[in-house]
Amino acid sequence: MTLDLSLYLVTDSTPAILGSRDIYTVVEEACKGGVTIVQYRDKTSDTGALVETATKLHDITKRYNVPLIINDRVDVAIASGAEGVHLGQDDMSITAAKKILSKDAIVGISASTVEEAVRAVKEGADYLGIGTLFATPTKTNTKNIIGTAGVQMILDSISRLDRAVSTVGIGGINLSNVQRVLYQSAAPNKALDGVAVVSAIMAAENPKSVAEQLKETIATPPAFVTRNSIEDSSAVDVSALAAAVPEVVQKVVNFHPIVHSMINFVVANFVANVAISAGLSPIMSQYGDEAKDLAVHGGGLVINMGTLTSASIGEYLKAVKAYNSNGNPVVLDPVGAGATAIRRDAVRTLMAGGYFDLIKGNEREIRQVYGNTANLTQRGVDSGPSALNDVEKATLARDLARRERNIVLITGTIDYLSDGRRVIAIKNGHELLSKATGTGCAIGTICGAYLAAYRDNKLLAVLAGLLMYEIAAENAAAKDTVNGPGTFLPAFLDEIHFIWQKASEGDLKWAQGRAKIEEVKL
Ligand code: 3NM
Repeated sequence: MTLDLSLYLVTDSTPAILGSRDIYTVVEEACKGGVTIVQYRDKTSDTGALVETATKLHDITKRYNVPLIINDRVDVAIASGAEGVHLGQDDMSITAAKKILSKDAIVGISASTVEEAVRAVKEGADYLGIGTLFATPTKTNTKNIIGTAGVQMILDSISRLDRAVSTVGIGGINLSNVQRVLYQSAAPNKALDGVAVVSAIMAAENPKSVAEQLKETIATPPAFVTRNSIEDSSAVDVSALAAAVPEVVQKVVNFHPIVHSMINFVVANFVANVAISAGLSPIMSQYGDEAKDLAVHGGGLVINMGTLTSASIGEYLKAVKAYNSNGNPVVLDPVGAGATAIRRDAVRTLMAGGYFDLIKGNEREIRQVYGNTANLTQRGVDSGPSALNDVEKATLARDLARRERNIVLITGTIDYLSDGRRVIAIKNGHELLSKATGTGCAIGTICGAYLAAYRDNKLLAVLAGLLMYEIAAENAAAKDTVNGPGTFLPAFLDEIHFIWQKASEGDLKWAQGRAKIEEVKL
């Protein structure tokens, strides 16, 4: 039997999952639905019962040409004629198991760290079960919740070894997140071969139908990849990108995209005015269930957690799900990400719960999102003094974008924008932007709209939105009538409106010679 790990079913006989259903029927239905491998996992039954159940399960899986793997127990695998075993880190070693098993038996092992994974590959494991991806009620005594970032790190490490090994991800995987798991966990030279699920199939009303849907979903790239181009712009000169900006602005203005901002109440009015002045159609809804209706219009979503409440996260996650499944862009603005334990948790929950086409924040916020938190303090929502030099900031932007497979923008006196391949430093803007509230948040909303209306290249979409905004700020600050933040804000709205007017008339000269951008070579 060939080892196809694409849809790996792990059984569970506990009342919470299997309930009163019959394990044989569920496994047979799952095989009909297309699971490619089954693991019998039962931590409580006596040896006699384990062998009896395993033997019956093997009769079923054989009929579908699906290998049966036994969790932990090499003796039960041998007695039942199963095709292999799955070992935990505390079970018999791979070497010992291989001595007892037939030479073509499949030996898999769980790994949650780079060290465990590398050791398992060296010891000759046939496959690794990598997890725990997400917290799951099915197994609460897991060692580590490692997310897609942790899986990616493990895949990257084992891709450098001499011996190739197959891999599945496990923990909290279901129909709604499987595509994102496969996409975001992929390292440059190694992706997961499949996913392992327990409750998604074992607890399903109709296991066959769920297995069929999972199979189909696994074989299809996520909507946010198919609808948003992920074209590699690294071959394009930065000056060519800058030259393309006015045309992008014109396209966006003509498209008049909806931008749905789940934004903090401090700045909602200002940000809505910025959006209208920029030719966008803003809606400031905090109600997650509304996203289903809004997401179909081809607009973007912005999650700005500036005035987080106990109800916010659930609402955000519903909205992100709606936009992700339509392939419409989502921006995360993790305002004050490091300021409180609640916000640090919120960032983790959001990152585990959806795909963000753009993560935009100040240096401290982005460090928090990345997990670069040594000596990181954030007192409030403002950035505070910088602790990183220019190269470190550029590297942070690139590394986070590479890990999340998205776009990252670190705002500051110099902004750093990266798609994980290249980093662009943007020196436009004006210090008056830092003297009023909402000016940073509005960038998230602008970028959400630009990503929605210009799909050819995400890096260029964000660059265009940002440059339009920062050039407008420079124009406003240069006015004789502007003496400080109070006079700056209305002048700024006027200048955004002025650029909108020029762009909608097809006059592209407003940007000529204005972009102060350069590529940072790392
Ligand atoms: N092993 P569900 S997590 C059996 O991390 C198991 O090694 C895990 O269940 C690990 O698909 C897990 O219902 C349970 O979330 C996965």
